[in-house]
This record gives sequence, C-alpha cells and structure tokens, in this order.
Amino acid sequence: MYRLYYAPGSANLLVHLALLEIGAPHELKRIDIEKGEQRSAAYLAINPNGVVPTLMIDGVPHGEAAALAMLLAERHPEATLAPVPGSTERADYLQWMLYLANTLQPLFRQWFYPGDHLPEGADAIKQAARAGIEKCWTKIDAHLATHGPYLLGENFSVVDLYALMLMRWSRNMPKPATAWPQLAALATRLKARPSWKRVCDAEGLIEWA
Ligand SMILES: N[C@@H](CCC(=O)N[C@@H](CS)C(=O)NCC(=O)O)C(=O)O
Repeated sequence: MYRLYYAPGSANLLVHLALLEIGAPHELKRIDIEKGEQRSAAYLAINPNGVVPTLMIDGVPHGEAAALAMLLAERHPEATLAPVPGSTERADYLQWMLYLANTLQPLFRQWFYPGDHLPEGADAIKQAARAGIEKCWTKIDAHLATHGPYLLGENFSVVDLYALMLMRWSRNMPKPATAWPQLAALATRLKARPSWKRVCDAEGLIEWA
C-alpha cells in the first residue's frame, strides 16, 4: 500500500499521476505547506528535507519526486510508464528524466523560492530562473516538433507526466509553457487522459488553459 504526502499541485503531482496511471491503491495525506507543516518534527522524521512529496511504501518513507516516479514505473512494469532496461528507448528516458530533474525543476525552485538562495538578490534570481525556464521550453518544444508527439516519441511515458506537472507550474509566468505550440499540444493530449481529471479532483486543482 502506498501513502502519498502531498500539497495541492506541488511536486507530488508527478507521483500522484503515476499512481493513478498505474491504478495502484494509495492513500493521500495532505501537508499544509502554507502553515509550514513540512517543517514539523513529525514530517521531518519522514522527509528530512522538509519538502513534499514523500511516498510511504509499505510503511517506509521515500522522497524526491523524479526518483519516486521512476521507482513506481519500475515496480509496476505492466503499466508501461518507462521503457524496459536494455531497450533502445531507455537511454532517452533516463536522459529526459534527469534533464527535467536536474535542469528544469530546480529553476522552478528558484522562481518560486528566490529568497532561499540569496534574499537580497531575489528579483535577479527570478529573472534568471525565468530565462532558464524559457530556454528549456524552447528546447523541449523543438524536440517534440521532430521527435514527438510524446517526449519519447510514439509512446506515452512518465516523462510526459513530469513535463505536464512542470508545464502547469508555469501557468502564471509571463510566458507559460503553453505559449510554445508543441508543448501546448502535449498538455492538451495529456490532460485528456483520465488520470488528469482524477488528480485535479483529488488534489482540488483548478484547470489551466
Ligand atoms: N527535489 C524535491 C523538491 C520538492 C519541493 O521543492 N517541494 C516543494 C513544493 S513543489 C515544497 O515542499 N516546498 C515547501 C518548502 O520548501 O518549504 C523533489 O523533487 O521532491
């Protein structure tokens, strides 16, 4: 049994979508990050970084959204959320997961929490993060134009769920991901999947255009 500690729309979204795509039974436990519940002693005991998500697997806590998504894909190969080890698509899968985790997601952390890095330089950090995020969208959009319709080509995968979460995070930015045509098409395609409506209902998320 899985238990996902989440805050609506946060980095848990990727893990939650993966659980729904897999059809894995799971419980949800909401963490109020506005109230700082992620820094409570009880939560730090299961996630020493004080962030969501945490996924409890058979009573053992695990963290890091991208790692959790990859772990779920590995634990449930029947859901075909990732190319199998040894396949030709596997290298692309690893490359894109790590690109999103190492390059794009940290820029969002800088955009949303600029004061964490350098309180007196928050504006400059936000502008640099914005430029970096837009550069990533341009790169991914160009990749989709030649290698789409999904990040890994013909086959939907957990990489697309990751991109969907990050695209949603950009919705209130000066230039959201959906300003790029291939990304907009990908978002529309992914939001048509039943997992999207279910995740929005479960986390109480407002749709975005
Ligand atoms: N690298 C972590 C980052 C998680 C993260 O930044 N979560 C944010 C919400 S999206 C959070 O918990 N923020 C509350 C805080 O930092 O106090 C992951 O991918 O799991």
